[in-house]
Amino acid sequence: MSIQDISSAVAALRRAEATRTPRGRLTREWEGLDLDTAYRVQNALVEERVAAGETVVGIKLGLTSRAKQERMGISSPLTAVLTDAYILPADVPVPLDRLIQPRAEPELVFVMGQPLRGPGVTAATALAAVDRVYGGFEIIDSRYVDYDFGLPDVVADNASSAFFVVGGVGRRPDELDLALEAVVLSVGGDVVDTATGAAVQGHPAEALALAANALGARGQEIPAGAIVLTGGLTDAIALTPGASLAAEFTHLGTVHLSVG
Ligand code: 0L1
Ligand code: MG
Repeated sequence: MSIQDISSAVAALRRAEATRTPRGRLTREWEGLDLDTAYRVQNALVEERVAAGETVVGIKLGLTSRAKQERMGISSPLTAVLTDAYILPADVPVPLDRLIQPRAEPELVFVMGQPLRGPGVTAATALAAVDRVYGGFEIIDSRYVDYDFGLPDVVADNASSAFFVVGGVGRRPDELDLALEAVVLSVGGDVVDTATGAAVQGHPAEALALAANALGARGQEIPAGAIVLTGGLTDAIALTPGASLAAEFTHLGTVHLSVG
């Protein structure tokens, strides 16, 4: 069936997720799927999830680091929406049997103390609105075959969202230099990648300001209490059965991830 409108795009993406059957790019079937329309698909998809009982808990940025942009071949950051169904408690293994082709990436995570609404949000005003910063992992799971997508495709797919884990050590953002906050990513005890917060748009607060301004242009705000994932610091790691990952942050503790 060819996809030509928002509701059939939402249905196709929900079906791919529910049946764990990845599909081809929506943009190959629907030439009119531009970026604005893709965000309308994303909103409609989230509205369906909320109607089914989920609660919006925050937002995420994607493709904010060069590592992620180069790997995915897309140079523009994007935003997506987090619901409570994406929360994976720290001690729960990643449920591989519910996913298609999961990958994990370490992230810096904000919890907002004040609401933020663009336009005109700077990194400084953005950071002043943050209550706490944490280390975390995001588990992504594209609904497109082999993560083969363009920007409107991945925006429509709520930026490959599947699960996220927030670490147990929260700090006030003025207690540390987030550009210099480092993460060492290991799999099975072997270090596979490293990065600092500067990987994310020069400073994670720049990513937060970018999100506030992009959402503001679409008439939305980041509310107080929202969780904000600022984007993968490193390239994402494919998850395999029994794998154990660790993201060791300089001041934000170590976040562990085991795979079921
Ligand atoms: O944090 C990120 O950069 C997530 C990007 C989501 C798109 C993807 O890599 O599948
Ligand atoms: Mg991410």
